[in-house]
Amino acid sequence: MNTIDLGDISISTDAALARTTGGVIVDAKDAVLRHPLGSTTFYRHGWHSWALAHWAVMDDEPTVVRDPARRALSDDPLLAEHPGHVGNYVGAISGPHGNALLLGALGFDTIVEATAGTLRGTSRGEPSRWFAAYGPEEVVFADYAKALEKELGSVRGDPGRVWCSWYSFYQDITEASTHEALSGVEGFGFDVFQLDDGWQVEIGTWEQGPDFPSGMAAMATAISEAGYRPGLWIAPFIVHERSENVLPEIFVQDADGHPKIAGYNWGGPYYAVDVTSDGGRRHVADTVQRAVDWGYTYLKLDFIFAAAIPGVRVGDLTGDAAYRHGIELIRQTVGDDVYLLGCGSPILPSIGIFNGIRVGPDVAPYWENDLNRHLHQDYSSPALRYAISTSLNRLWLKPLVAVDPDVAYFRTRFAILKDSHRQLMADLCQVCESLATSDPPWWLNAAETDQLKAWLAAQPIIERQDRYRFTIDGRPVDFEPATLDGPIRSEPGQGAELALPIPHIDR
Ligand code: 9PG
Repeated sequence: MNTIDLGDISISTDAALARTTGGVIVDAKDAVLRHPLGSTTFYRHGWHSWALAHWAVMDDEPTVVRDPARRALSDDPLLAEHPGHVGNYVGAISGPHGNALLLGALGFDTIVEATAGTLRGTSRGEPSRWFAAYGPEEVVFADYAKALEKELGSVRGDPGRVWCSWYSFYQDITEASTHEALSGVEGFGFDVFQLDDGWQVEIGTWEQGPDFPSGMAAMATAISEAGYRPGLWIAPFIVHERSENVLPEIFVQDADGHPKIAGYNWGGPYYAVDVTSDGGRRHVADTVQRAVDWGYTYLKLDFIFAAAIPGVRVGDLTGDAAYRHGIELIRQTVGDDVYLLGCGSPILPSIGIFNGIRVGPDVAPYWENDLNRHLHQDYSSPALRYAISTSLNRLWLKPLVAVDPDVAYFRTRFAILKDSHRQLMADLCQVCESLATSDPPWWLNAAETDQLKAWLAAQPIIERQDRYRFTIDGRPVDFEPATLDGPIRSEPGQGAELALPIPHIDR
C-alpha cells in the first residue's frame, strides 16, 4: 500500500505513485484511491458531447437515462446498467472549503466510480495512467488539463463567429434559403457560414440533395465570395438504412455477424462505420475529402461517437481506441488547416485531433422539456437549460480544445424563452469564447438585431468568481440557477409539481 500526502488529505492506493505538477501520477490499469471525504458531491462526467456533466449528490440515486432506446445516444451504453455514481474519464469528490479530490484518466476507454470512501478508475482497454490531485476545485481541474495536454497535445482552434443553419431551418434548407441567409447576415460580423444537416442526399450518401441543384462546390464558392469561411455538417461515421450504395460489410457488427444498429434518427435506424476496416476507412476518407474538395474548411463532424459503440470490428480495438483511429484518419485526410468541430464526440479521445468540441447537448428555443426530464430523466436531449448546465461543467477543457456550448438565441420569434434565459446563453458563449447563432436576420426585430451585432463585436473582460459565477465587463452573471446539480431544482410553473408515474421499463 502506498500512501501519499496531497496537502490537507492523504490518499492511499496499491498502485505505484509519482509526483507531477499539481498532483500525482498513478501508474496502474485500475486506480483505487481511498479517501476520507465521505459522501458529498461527485463530479460526474458523461461520455460524449451530449452526455450529462454535473455535480451529483452522492446520497441520491444517480441520474440514469430511463429510456433504453435513447441510452446509446445519451451516454456511454456500457454504463447504462451501472448502479452507482460513475462517469467517463474523470471524476471528482468535493471536500471542505471549495476543495476537490480529482481522479482523471490519461487514456481512453476509462471510467471513474465514486463511493463514500473511494474513487476508483478503471480502464476497459489499454492500461491507462491516472492523474490524481486534491486542492481548490478550479486548480485540480486545471492541473488535470495540463497533464492531459502533455499526454495528448492540443490543437485548440479559434472557431470565429459562426452562423449555423440548424436551429432555425433544421433539415429544411434549400439553395434559395441558404442564399437568402447568406445575404441576410451581411454586415453582422460573422466569420463562418455553416450549412447543417439537410443538404445531403441521405445520411451516408454525402452528395448534394435535390434542394441544392447547383451543387455543394458552387455553394462553398458563394460563401467564400461573400467573405466567410464555408462550413459544412457531415456525419462520416454513420449510414442510415435508407442510404443506398453503402455495403453492410463496412459496418460495426453484433455478435451474430449482423450490422449493429447504432441508433435511430431521421425516421429509422442508422449503422456505425467500422473505422478499422479497409472499406470503412475508404468511406470516411472519401466523405471528408469530398467536402474539402468542394471548398469547405470548417467541418462539423456529427454523431461521431458511432465509431466507438460496443460491437465487433475487423481490427480488435475497444470503442474509444477505434474512434481515435477513425478521427486520426480524418485529420490525416483533410490536413491541419481544416477546422474540425466534433459533435456527439467522446471527449478525451478527441483531444489533440479536433480543434473544437461541442460540450453539451443541443439548445432549443425552450428552456426545459418536461417529458424528457420527468419521464426519461434525460438531460442529453435538446433544451437550453441542459445545454447551459453541461457546457458549464466542461469549461475546464478550454485550454485543450475550443469548447462549443452551441448557439445563442436573439430572436423572440419562434421561441418561448424568457429574456433572462436568452441572456444566460449569450453570456455563456462569451465565457466559452465561442459565438454562434442560427437566427436568420429577418426573424429579428430592430432591438434584437442591435443586440446580436453588439454581441458579435464585443470583446468583454471575463472574470470567474467561483464555479458558476462570473463577471462580464464587471456585470455579475450567475449561471447557478440553470445548473443540474444536486437535487435538480425546478422553477415554479415549469412542471416541477408534476408527479408522473415512472414506469418500469424491461429491456
Ligand atoms: C443535425 C443536428 C445538429 C445538432 C447536433 C445533432 O436524436 N437525437 O437524440 C439527436 C441528438 C442530437 C442531434 C440530433 C438528434 O443534434 O448536435 O447541432 O447538427 O444533429 O441533425
